[in-house]
Amino acid sequence: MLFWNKIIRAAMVTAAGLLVGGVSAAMRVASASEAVSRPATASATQPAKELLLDLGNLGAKKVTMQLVLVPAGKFVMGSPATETDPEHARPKNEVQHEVTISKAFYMGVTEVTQTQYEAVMGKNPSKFKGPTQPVDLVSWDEAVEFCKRVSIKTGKTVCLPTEAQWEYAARAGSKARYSFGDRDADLGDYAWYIANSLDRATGLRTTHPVGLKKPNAWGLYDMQGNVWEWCADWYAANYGGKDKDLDPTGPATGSIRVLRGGSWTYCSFGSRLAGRGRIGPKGEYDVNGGGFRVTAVGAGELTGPASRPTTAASGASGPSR
Ligand SMILES: [Ca+2]
Repeated sequence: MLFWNKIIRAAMVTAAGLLVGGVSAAMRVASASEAVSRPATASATQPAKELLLDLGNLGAKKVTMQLVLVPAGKFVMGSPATETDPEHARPKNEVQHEVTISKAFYMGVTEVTQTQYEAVMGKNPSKFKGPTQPVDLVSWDEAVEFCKRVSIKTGKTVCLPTEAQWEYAARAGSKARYSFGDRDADLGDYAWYIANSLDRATGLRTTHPVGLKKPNAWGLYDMQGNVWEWCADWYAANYGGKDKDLDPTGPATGSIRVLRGGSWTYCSFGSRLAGRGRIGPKGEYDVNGGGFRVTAVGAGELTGPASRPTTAASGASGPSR
């Protein structure tokens, strides 16, 4: 908790770190300059657009997890210098750089729910209990263990997304501050964040069931808000650069892991697509709750170019699941 709060305080003071904003602010973004590029040709071996993982049973209930295909492509990661708001300067760790995601991959349509987590791990650590709410208070180590167990169970390679995969998928072609554009006023249609996460019954802010808000253009829900989502990478203040922009995986070593997307208790500025959270992998926090979603590939499934549309413009609400 001390570590977590220290990071938050530092971020609020410098307005440069991630976890922007704590409870008060509202950050904003402008636009990047690169859209997703579509593979030039199609192949006869189109991968399935969706993947359903069988997670086994929880009691008598069969539990599955839905993933959607994210196409290969290029995008501009990070935020432009104009991405500020009256209360926040642009974090210095969001320098824009073009990144190539060379291979399509599947990504969880939602954050991992408490039902899904318990079916695999046999426990539910969440502070905010609810079977369809995202699991929270999960450490990075526990999230990775979940992925390992699901990999064994399903025969797929299930992992946390890299930080680049996360932002690429979250943008879904958007060059703006959010997946839907730049307007803070629209964030509540897509995300649970501090302005709308209040539970009227308890009078407290909380996470909410996954998938209730609008998805991004590639069919991914709650990429912004609800719970922060662990990424695979060690945190690096300076990412990108020569030889680092092709399927980047972050530093080889480190002491702090990356989370993305903001949460139920963060402001709009903290919910921006480029915003970068970071905490220790053992769960050195207690107030904001680490959640996650998974990526997956399976033998022979992604040998051809992706078939999913890749030309979504910012502002599009995207296809249904
Ligand atoms: Ca989220």
